[in-house]
Amino acid sequence: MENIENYTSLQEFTDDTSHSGNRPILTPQGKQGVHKGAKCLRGQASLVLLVALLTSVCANIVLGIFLVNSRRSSVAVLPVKNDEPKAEAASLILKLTAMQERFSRLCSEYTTLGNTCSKPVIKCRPCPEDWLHLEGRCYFFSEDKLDWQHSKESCASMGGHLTILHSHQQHHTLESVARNRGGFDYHYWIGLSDIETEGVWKWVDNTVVNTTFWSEWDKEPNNHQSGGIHGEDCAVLDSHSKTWFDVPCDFSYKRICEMDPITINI
Ligand SMILES: [Ca+2]
Ligand SMILES: [Ca+2]
Repeated sequence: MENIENYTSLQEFTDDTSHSGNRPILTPQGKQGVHKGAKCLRGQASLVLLVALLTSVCANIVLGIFLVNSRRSSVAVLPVKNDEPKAEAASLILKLTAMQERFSRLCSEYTTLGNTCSKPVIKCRPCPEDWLHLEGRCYFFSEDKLDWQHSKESCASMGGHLTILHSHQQHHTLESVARNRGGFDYHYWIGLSDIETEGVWKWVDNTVVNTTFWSEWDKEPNNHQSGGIHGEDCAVLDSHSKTWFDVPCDFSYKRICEMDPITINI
């Protein structure tokens, strides 16, 4: 009955538009009709307020997105203020190129002079003594074992760096040499770690790794905790399985160092 009364009141208030328009709120039903009409008005007002509120919220969200995008755009177009590192790097590359050309000329003169000697002289090489010239690069395979950080420093002290493996051919060549030279110690440090950010593997020249040779069989890299709470943040080349493993950086392994060859024009 309540529902029928409400419906009747609503009809009376909205449907009858004859002569005097909507039926007056004061109907023969008396105060009850007035009360229901007011209730209906309140409902409509609430609906309007709700719509207005939703519109306001939507407008705020759109404005927020616009402001964030504007901020990003303005940040993106900010000029780079400090070009000093780039300029310094360019200067160092120029110096290195000049030194290499100078070395190449000295080698040429030395070889010419050596031809007049009665005894054989040491030949000029593109790589230092005890380093191998492979695939257009110089590599040093150590006999001693160090942790990863000291291996990195050792390579740097010789003018090189822990090796960076960018190609399959390079990887194939090095694992083959490492397997032949390594004997029972066939693991070698390479210049790859996720020391800075767990799971983000970077080479020692700060480039991100693109071609990987992780051991899929062992689900590497697995950052296993057995070696300590720090997990495994340094990569070693297993020259027998021809794959990489992540291991604790304080383990001791042999290392492969790498450097640019010197171009010799003889
Ligand atoms: Ca790790
Ligand atoms: Ca591992």
